[in-house]
Order: sequence, then C-alpha cells, then structure tokens
Amino acid sequence: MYNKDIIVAPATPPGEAGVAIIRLSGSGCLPLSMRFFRCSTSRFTPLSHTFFHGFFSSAGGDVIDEVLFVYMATPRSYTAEDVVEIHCHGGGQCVEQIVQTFLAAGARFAKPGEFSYRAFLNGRIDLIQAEATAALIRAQSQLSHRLALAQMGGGLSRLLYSACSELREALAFFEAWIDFPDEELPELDLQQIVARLTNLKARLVSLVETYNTGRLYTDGATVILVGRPNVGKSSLLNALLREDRAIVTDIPGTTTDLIEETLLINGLKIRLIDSAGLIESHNTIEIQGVLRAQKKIQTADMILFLIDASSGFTSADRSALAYCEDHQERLVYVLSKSDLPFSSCLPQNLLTDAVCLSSLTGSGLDLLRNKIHDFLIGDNLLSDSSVVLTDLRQRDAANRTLLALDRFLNLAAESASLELMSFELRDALLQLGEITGESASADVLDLIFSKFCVGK
Ligand SMILES: Nc1nc2c(ncn2[C@@H]2O[C@H](COP(=O)(O)OP(=O)(O)O)[C@@H](O)[C@H]2O)c(=O)[nH]1
Ligand SMILES: [Mg+2]
Repeated sequence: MYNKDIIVAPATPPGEAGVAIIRLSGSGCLPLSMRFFRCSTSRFTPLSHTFFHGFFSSAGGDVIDEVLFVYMATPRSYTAEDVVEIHCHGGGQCVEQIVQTFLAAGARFAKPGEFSYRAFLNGRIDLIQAEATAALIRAQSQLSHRLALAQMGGGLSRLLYSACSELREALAFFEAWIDFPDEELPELDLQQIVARLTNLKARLVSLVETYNTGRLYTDGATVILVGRPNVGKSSLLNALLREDRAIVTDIPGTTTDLIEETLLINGLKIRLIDSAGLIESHNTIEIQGVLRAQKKIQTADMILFLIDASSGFTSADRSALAYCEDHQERLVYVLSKSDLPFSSCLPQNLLTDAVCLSSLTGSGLDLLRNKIHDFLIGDNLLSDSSVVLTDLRQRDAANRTLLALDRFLNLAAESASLELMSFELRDALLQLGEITGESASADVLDLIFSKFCVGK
C-alpha cells in the first residue's frame, strides 16, 4: 500500500498569484529536481533547509521560470522523507509546466492527502494530528482555527496514548495469568484494576461529552428565525448579514421558503435561517413553508422567536409559539421594531428577558450577537489547552471503547473467566487505537486521507 516512489503536486491552489509552491516527496527527489534547476551561484551544494535562487528549465533546456529551491532532508520534513519544494510564480503555466516536467521524468502525481498519509505512515504525526492539519486548512472561523491548532499540538493524542497504556498494562496482567496460571506472579489485584478502569471510563465519558462543543467550534451552529408573519424575521436576517438577502415587504407571507446564509458571530460560524411565518394556512405554498420551518425547528441549535414590540404579544404570536412548545430550552425571545412605540400589550417577562432590537436602526444587534454566542458556547468556552473530540469518527470510536469497557466491568463484577475479560480489554484497546490511527484499517485510513486536498 505504501509506495515509496516520488510524488509531486502543487501545494498552493490554482489561479493567478504571486507565488506557487510545488512539492516533491520521496527518496531520490533531490537528484531528480536538481536535473532541472540551475542555481544562480556557480557552485550549488543543496544544503538542507536552505533556499537557493535560480532557474527551472524543461528537459529540453528551455527556462520555465525563475524560482527558489529548497531541500528538506529526511527525516526533518513534512513527510519525514526527502522533500523538495520549488517556489515559482503563481499562475497556471509555470506550475503546470514544472509539474509536467517532473511527471515526464518519472515522478507520480500525488493523491489527495498523500503527503500527510506518508507523514502518518512514517510516524511523524498521528491520525488526530493529520486530521487537525486538514481541519486547520478548512477552518472558516477563529474558533475552529484555534481548536485545530490545539489539536495539532497533540493534547488529545497524549490523553489517548495514556489511556491506551493503562489498558495495555491491565491486559498484560490478564495475559500473564492466562499464560502462566501456576507460576508466581504479581498478585492480580482485580479490585485495583477495576478501580483504575472505572476511573478511565469516567475520563472517556467526559471526553465523549466534549464532542458537542468540538462540533460547535468546527462545524458551527444553526440558528433559526421564527415567528408569525411580518414580525421582521427577514429584516433581521438582512441586518445581521449586512446585505439585502431576503425580500422584505409589509405583505404577510413574503418569505415562503427557508433562506440559509452563513456568517461569523464573535468567531463562531453560524448558519442563520430565515423561515416562513408560522401560521395556520390553507394556501399550499404557505403550508409547505410552515412544514419546512417546523422541520428545521426540530434540529436547530437555537431558535430566535420574534415578537413585534409595536404590536404586542397577539393571538397570532401565541399560535406561532405553539410550534416551538417542545423546544423551550433552545428558544430565545426577540422583541423586534424597537424603534417604534412599544405596545402596552407585552407581558413583563418578555420585557425583561427578550433581546430588544431594531433591524431598521441597528440598535440591539450587538446585544443579540453576544446573546447568540453566549447561548451556544455557554460554559463550553475552550482554552488553548482544552482537549476535545471534533469529529464523528473520533466520537464513535470513543463510544465503542466505552462499550467494551462496560462489558469488561460487568464481567469483572460477575467474576467471569480471565479469557473473557481480557477479550473485552483487547477490544477496548483496539477501538481506542482507531482514533489515533494505531489500529485503524487501511480502508479507514484511505477514506480519511482521501478527504484532504491535493498537495497536503
Ligand atoms: N420600523 C421598523 N420596521 C421594521 C423593522 N423590521 C421590519 N420592519 C418592517 O416590518 C415589515 C415586515 O418585515 P419582514 O422582515 O418582511 O417580516 P417577516 O415577515 O417576519 O420576514 C416590513 O414592512 C419591514 O419594513 C424594524 O426594525 N423597524
Ligand atoms: Mg420574511
């Protein structure tokens, strides 16, 4: 599966740019690239980790570009193999012709993520760090960027390695007893092992719980604007986006479908959804609109329920609110049109609890942004050293580890056979190793790395 051939790919995206980088990795990539590089200093000794200025020519000797050449000797490179990078001018032709020159000379075009795959196979990074690198590249908000960076630092890896070694230690006890039942062995203190693994289980449970925060930081959250027609939902969407995205009129029922836009609120990625007004209707389009809104209400992380401050809390608001009845814990009230005189028909709790704002003047919008951020992040503010699970694959493997640990603890409580207990411990270890990549199958690895971009 692991070919040690020379791979090549642009490491920078296509298109016009000042600089583009072409990356090669694999034993022999230095002599290969030196064939096409003419250094501007007369004597060229390619010292590792040093830039050289010169010209890159085709096999026929025609100059393709003025470039910088850098060689990174194994193992001090991204892949831990010999790596050469050619920094040329950005733009299609220079990159294309240089890559073609290498391909014609025997290099192979790298598959997506293949550089990172090699770094992983060579033991330079583990799977968590490889995935964190991909997450760093994909990061769309300050929070997801910070989280990916922390992940690359290896906090989660260290926690998992120590969990693995605890499991391994316990397993060694069992295996020794199974293999040498008659020999003098350190006394198997099952109680002590059970106590330690119960403790480990608690730590893994807390780790699994961090997934919700991890997901929020990486993928962002969904926030839906709901309420009766004409309360100002579409106006609020436009105001938060600072653009005229949704049509706004004083005709009820202007918005018939869901409108989704992404924005950043205090560093958090938010998918903001505008919806049709929640009313009982006989109009087919309106019925569909309400159904769609209802469906989104079920899954949204936060529901902003708008009430027009100038018209007060009406019976139409009450019937709209009925659609959100089962989701009180995700509901936040917003009093809109605060630039107009307030109606006397507003319950006191709304006046104290709701976020008061005007999409027309912009007053209260910052308050709402802070409210959204605080509501979603709450106590889950991560520090740079926080250890969290960020993707479903990691969480599922952690859950499978917990299941195996549970089975082990149940067997221990029943004083089952050592073989059965060690079987479950081995399974727990295997599942945990899937997260770091130690025991991930080739198929799983292929799938993970194929999601990376080319040149990474
Ligand atoms: N004075 C004032 N009018 C607003 C405000 N927000 C919305 N409106 C008006 O209320 C009407 C309905 O707004 P719209 O955003 O389409 O409501 P939706 O049906 O809930 O999406 C329009 O005539 C808007 O101009 C506001 O903050 N202040
Ligand atoms: Mg609307």
